[in-house]
Amino acid sequence: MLCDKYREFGKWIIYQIYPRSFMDANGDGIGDLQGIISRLDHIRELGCNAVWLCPCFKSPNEDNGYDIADYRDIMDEFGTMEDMDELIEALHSRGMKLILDLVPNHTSTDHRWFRESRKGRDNPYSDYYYWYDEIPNDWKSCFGGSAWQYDEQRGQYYLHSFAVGQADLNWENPAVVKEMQDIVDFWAAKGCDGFRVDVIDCISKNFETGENGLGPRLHEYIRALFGRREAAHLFTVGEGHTNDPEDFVLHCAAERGELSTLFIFDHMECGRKDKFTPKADSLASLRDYLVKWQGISADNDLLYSLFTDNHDQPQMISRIGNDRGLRYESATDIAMMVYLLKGVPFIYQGQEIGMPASYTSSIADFDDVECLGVYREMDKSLSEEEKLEKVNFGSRDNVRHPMAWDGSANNGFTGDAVKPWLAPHARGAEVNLAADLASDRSVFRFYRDLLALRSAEDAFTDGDFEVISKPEDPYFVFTRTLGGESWAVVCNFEEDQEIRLPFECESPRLSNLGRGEIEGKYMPYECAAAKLISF
Ligand code: TEU
Ligand code: CA
Repeated sequence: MLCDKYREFGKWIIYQIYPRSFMDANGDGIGDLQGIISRLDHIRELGCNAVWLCPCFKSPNEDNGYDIADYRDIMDEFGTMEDMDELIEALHSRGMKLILDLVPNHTSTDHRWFRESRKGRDNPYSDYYYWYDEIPNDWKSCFGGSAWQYDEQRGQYYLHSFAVGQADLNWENPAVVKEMQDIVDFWAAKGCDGFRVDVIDCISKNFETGENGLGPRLHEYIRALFGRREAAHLFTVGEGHTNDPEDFVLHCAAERGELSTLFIFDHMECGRKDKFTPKADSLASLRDYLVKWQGISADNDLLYSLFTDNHDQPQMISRIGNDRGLRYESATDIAMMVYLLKGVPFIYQGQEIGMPASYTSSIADFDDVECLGVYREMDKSLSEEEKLEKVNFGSRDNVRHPMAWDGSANNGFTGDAVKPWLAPHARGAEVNLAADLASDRSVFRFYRDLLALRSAEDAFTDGDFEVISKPEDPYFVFTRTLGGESWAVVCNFEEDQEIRLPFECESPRLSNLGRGEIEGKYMPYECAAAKLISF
């Protein structure tokens, strides 16, 4: 049974915003906080009651905000602290929560701490980072190349697990722990209701075993951040790098005073580490991972994070759905598979209108530091066409094109005469909010009705999950049961299918193709939810 705090968090429905690409209010082609404020009613109408903002702190934007130069001030391009105060007020006045993106593993090399640290070995910031006379191991950066960079000014190498401009903080130094505690408290005092914690597993390194993460002091550090009375009320979701159920328990068991939940990437990686290698995942594989983690969460009283998309991963609809002829059907089918499960839902901007993968025809038009790094290191034997296929599949640019609000030149993200920081989505003229709402098959309206059903029926937040379909069935049927009430959810996969159930139901409360009965022949990607009459 989930503890009361986690049951409360299980009622949050969190909308993830990539601020740079959400809405540009001042016409410079870059999304900003005032733009977000202008679109809050869209998020509220969707049925989300919380917002996760990707980093919006001072940054030189080598990694679009994940390279932070001042954790207590707002990135110039996004606005001012007054704008942030206005956004917090605007969220809270709508009964919505704010989750900020905390990046404790590294800072920008523009950060004051790093600028001081590189001056030498005898200043208070000297040991805020990892400095070595010689490269101590063969660690690689996630963005290509060595994880060690020589700094002329200091005359030593420093560690950067990501971009060269993202220097890893040395958490062995108690002063670093205190700095991060103060940053959490600073934003909590300003009204922040929780944190998404970037690469949390990396903050403890294991130089002996060669693991750049999941080190021996990891849980001590996480408890130092969130196990304190000042932080006990906060919602915290860690970006994990583990698919080990034991780690999920160690990070998130309520009595441990660490994190509320983790992003588990099992269903996103599907057993592979290289996300740039196109792989035909499937609705069946998504179902199997979801069933696995529903069981693990229930067995250990853990709050599971329900997500399929974010700012780093290819759109799920383009990975396992049919984003051309059956885009509405597959977007809504995947949504019903995921968001009526037990856990805390996360929806990434654009998912609510079934935004598919974009396409960029030249490497010169990609922006993302990871993508460009991976492209540079690609096997030289690959043709330009093969390389472009890989970067178009895995590049994070693909999910960072400006949000498509309407069919105008820049899709309503910014003025038509403005050049947005990244080109409009290749299918933005066809797939945008205005076109979706004008259609009699609106992904937005389905998401809205789905989230309303989830919020209205306690069985979907607090109820027990039971899988009804068999692993070999080419569809997914599960129930959610609370007290004397049970709901059936039926999600067909790619083929027409006759589906029978071992219990009787009312007519569907929600379905994506308007079916009148819960049993019978299902079209590809057809889905429905209905209350059981007897069970
Ligand atoms: O990503 C962590 C991470 O491991 C990345 O390598 C991510 O998994 C990869 O981009 C997927 O292809 C977090 C943030 O989500 C990401 O946007 C940042 O670039 C990264 O940390 C560094 O802060
Ligand atoms: Ca702007």
